[in-house]
Amino acid sequence: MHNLGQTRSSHQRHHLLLTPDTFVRTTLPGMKNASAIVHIGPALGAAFTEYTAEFEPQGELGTTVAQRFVYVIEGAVTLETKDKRHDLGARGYAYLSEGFSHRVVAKEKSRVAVIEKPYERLGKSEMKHLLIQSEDAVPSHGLDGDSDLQVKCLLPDDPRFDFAMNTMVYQPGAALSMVEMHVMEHGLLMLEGGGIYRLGDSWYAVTAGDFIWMGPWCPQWFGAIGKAPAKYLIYKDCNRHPLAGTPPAGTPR
Ligand code: UGY
Ligand code: MN
Repeated sequence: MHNLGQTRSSHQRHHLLLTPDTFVRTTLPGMKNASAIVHIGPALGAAFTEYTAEFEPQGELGTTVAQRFVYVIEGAVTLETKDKRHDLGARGYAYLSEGFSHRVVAKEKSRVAVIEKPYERLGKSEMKHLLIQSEDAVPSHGLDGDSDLQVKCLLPDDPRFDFAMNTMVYQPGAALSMVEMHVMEHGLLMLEGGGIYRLGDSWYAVTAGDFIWMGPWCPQWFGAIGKAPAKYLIYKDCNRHPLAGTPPAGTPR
């Protein structure tokens, strides 16, 4: 049945909901046997880009000059660095600081969430880091003491990191305890289940496979609905002064 131009996707000034029926695949420089669904990037005002890479067996990501975070949604990939090969299965992830030479090659048909962000340096501190981990090995904690809403912080609590990647799992009926409005922006991939997301002044039904971008101060709230838990992977910038990266007053833009 034709959808007669209907979709849950919505493009607003301070938020974006993208549902799989509106995904358009493209290829990014250097990608082999793979395609990218670009969810968000600087073209809409975000300070990062997030895409889902879909690989055929032996498919490969291109290179990046930015920091890169990869999270295996489905399948298995090998992360090759100068002297080692690391296998990442479903829920495996890696962080590579800028300039860390590597290859990401699929061992089988796979889907991987990729986040790339130009690094915002903190003073004179150096940022050379490689982290390889499985989400399964990361401890979780209840958000604000709510044991029905479990958060895993996938990156270290270290001020040199300028973004955080978390997973959040809501038991059916669990919800954020407040409408959040904050300077940080989010990129969010619904991995399991679903519910209602408030974004700005709209309430959206969301489900596994959807992507959401929330710009700075976008009012946001989520409540999980259904018989199974809802889970998402969420990007959030952190650890930087709000004026960082702003040219001094009087500088022509
Ligand atoms: O970390 C966060 O800001 C998170 N609680 N936001 C969200 O889930 N929309
Ligand atoms: Mn938030």
